Amino acid sequence: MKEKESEGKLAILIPTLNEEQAIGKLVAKCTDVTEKVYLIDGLSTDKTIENAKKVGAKILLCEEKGKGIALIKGFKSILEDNNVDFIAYIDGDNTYDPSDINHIYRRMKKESQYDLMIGNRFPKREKGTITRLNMLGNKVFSKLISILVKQKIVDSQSGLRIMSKDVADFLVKTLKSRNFEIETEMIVKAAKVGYKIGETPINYYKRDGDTKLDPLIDGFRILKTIFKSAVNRKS
Ligand SMILES: Nc1nc2c(ncn2[C@@H]2O[C@H](COP(=O)(O)OP(=O)(O)OP(=O)(O)O)[C@@H](O)[C@H]2O)c(=O)[nH]1
Ligand SMILES: [Mg+2]
Repeated sequence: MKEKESEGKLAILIPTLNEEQAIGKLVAKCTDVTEKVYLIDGLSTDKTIENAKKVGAKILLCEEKGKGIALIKGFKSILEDNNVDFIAYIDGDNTYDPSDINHIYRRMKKESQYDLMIGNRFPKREKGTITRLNMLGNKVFSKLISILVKQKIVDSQSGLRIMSKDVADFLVKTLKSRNFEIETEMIVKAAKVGYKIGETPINYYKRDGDTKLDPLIDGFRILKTIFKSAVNRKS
């Protein structure tokens, strides 16, 4: 097997709920980056777990519903591994490119400038990958979040991020989000305590399988998280 630059130090976490079409392809690409590839599965009823196991993913289960709850549970389990210094997470619908994780990880280790890096999909994304409504929501949320954290955040809803172990540990102790609003809460709370957040352009492709995001319900939850953060800004 070829030597992997990040072996033993980077773990990749993939939240999944019924992603049987995408997960095999995605996990296979992730195992080219690191052998520490974990699924945190929200009790999928299709072949997600089976397909992921076949290509080398370690399976963690989360009995409660919600991407936010799942991510926190996944971080907690991975943090028990002393041989991990960074944790990346990537959506399980095969829309992101795991080789982007590899590049960003190497850069973060070399430069030690950032604690949390967000993959920015906007400059390089394939056409038709984000609906107009989701795009509008993301732009509005990203503007509001940028004001809150006093730095420009372009793609606040991105599902590919890499963070130091220290940030992951902080997030596990701090975040309350159950669903997709975790992406927002993560940025606001990490920035508030002074972690350095950056964005890097990444590839983004069309989804395999059905969306789990409800633009209205989840959009409302994200907006609520932003307003709560604004109210608590001084505390
Ligand atoms: N464990 C777990 N994972 C979830 C849950 N809901 C969504 N996910 C996963 O979270 C990731 C993001 O969900 P998506 O449906 O891709 O959301 P999105 O990328 O905002 O929406 P699309 O642009 O339509 O893909 C996917 O890998 C989902 O399978 C859940 O309740 N539990
Ligand atoms: Mg998606």
